[in-house]
Amino acid sequence: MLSAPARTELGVALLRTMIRIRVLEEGIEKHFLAGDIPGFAHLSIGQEAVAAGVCANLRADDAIASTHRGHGHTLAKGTSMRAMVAELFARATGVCRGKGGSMHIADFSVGMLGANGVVAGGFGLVAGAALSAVQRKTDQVAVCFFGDGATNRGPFHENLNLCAIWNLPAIFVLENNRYASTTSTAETMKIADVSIRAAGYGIPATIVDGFDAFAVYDALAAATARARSGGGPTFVECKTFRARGHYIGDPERYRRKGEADDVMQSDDPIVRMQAGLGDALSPDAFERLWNDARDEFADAVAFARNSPAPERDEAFFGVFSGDRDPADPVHRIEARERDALVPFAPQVGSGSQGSGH
Ligand SMILES: Cc1ncc(C[n+]2csc(CCOP(=O)(O)OP(=O)(O)O)c2C)c(N)n1
Repeated sequence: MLSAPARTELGVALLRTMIRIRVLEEGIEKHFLAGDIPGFAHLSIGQEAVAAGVCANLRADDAIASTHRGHGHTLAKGTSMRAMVAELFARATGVCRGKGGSMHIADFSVGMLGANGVVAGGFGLVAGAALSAVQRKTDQVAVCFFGDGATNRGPFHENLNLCAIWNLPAIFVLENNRYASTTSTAETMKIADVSIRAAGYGIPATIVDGFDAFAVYDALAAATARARSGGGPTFVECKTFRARGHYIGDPERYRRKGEADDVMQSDDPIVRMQAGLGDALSPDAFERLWNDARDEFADAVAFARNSPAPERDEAFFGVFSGDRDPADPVHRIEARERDALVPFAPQVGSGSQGSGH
């Protein structure tokens, strides 16, 4: 049990992370609409308490796998704002050298195994990381973030079963934000609490208020302690909400106008934490957290703007494990040789046996 001052310190740290995520997400929205960010971007405004509360329990060598809505998880796990924003701007200085973008950011240096454009794509990565931790006899844990929609897919069921029977140090963090794309959970499931699915695999589950970063933190503290001591997997369902559309630009025809405003009015996780800290956090200190985050984001945007786009050869790097860095002179010679090759072109009317596929 933490002392009152330590609890306050933790609350401020969680608040700082949530504010950094909020500033990042609002900044992404602005820069996406201005055309600075290519591709798609899915925001997690409203869900910040989950990323903050989970990652505050993790070590740099613990693993996470994220979703298409993963900016907050990545930042909370420790990726720098500069490397994050440069990646979103598709610059060579980005955490994936500008090739991952919003939906495919990975940062192995902080144990972030990847955001995932494939819904439910993270389960196998987490089961693998957790199995690897057991085999190497470390006390690392692996956390899978996923949405309610992902639990309707096969990889969820297969990997929960494997993690359960092998007693792996995996933690399943469901961000139940009430929607999967344009469908509400109520339309796609006959259950109110998705976490009851964990019981089918013998995995204990808890349900927490996903707007309350302390509640998420406490649930993860128990789950990580259990996993590190060989107790096996835990499932944590965080009841949360996404305050924006499924993606930036979503016309949101599938929900009542004003629904998001109503939820944020009563449950904004940042406001809730500030209120929870009461007099322990002065209005000035609260304002400073926002200003620091805005300065950090502005610095990251300037860094991204001043960074080059990836070079053409970069497209061939990282395709296979053990690839050489394009900055490596040997690789450059190989690339020139490859470019000198005559491209393959089918010989029309050359008498070959059929066209095939
Ligand atoms: C395998 C697969 N099927 C469908 C899609 C299209 N798709 C992208 S996001 C999404 C909804 C995911 O919902 P959920 O898992 O609840 O996450 P949330 O968007 O709510 O964070 C769908 C169906 C996809 N990306 N991958």
